[in-house]
Amino acid sequence: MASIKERTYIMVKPDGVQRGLVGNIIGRFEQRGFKLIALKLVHATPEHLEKHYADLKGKPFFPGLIKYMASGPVVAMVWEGLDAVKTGRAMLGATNPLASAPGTIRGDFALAVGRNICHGSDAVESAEKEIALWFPEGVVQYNHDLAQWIFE
Ligand code: RTP
Repeated sequence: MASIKERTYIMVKPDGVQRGLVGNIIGRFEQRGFKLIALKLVHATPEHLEKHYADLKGKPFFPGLIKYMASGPVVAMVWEGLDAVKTGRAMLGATNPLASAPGTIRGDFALAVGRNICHGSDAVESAEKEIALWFPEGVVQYNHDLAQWIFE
C-alpha cells in the first residue's frame, strides 16, 4: 500500500536553474500537497554525478550527460507524501520531452531529452539511494503534521 511518508529525490537540472524554472517546479510540488523535507543548491562534481547516474555508465550519452549535469548548479530536493515516487515521475512527464504530456514539467518547458529540466527517482529503492547520496547530512523534522491537512 502506498505510504504517506514515501520520499522521492527531485532535482532541477542546470538548464532548469539557468532558465529560471526553480520556483515553478517547487511550486508544483508544494501545490500538489507534497512536503519539502530537504533542499539545497549545489554545483556537483563529475565524480558525484557519476555515482548518481552509475546505472547509465556505458551508455553512449553518458559523457555528455555528466558534462551537462556538471555545467552549473542543480537544486537538490526531497519531497515526501502519498506515492511520492510515482506521482513525482508523472508530474515530470516522460524522459523524452517530445513524449511528455502538456501539463507536465517536461511537457510544458522542454523539447530535448538531453536538456529535460528535472530529475525524479524512478523507484522507492533508487530514491533511498539518491537521498543518501545527495543528503548525507539527513533531512529535516517538522514539529507540525502537514498530513492532517492533506490526507484523510
Ligand atoms: P532522470 O534520471 O534524469 O529523471 O531521467 P529518466 O530516469 O527519466 O531517464 P534515464 O534513462 O535514467 O536517463 C537519465 C538522463 O539521461 C539523459 N538522457 N539522454 N541523449 C539521450 O539519448 C539521452 N537519454 C537519456 C536525460 O537527461 C535523462 O533524463
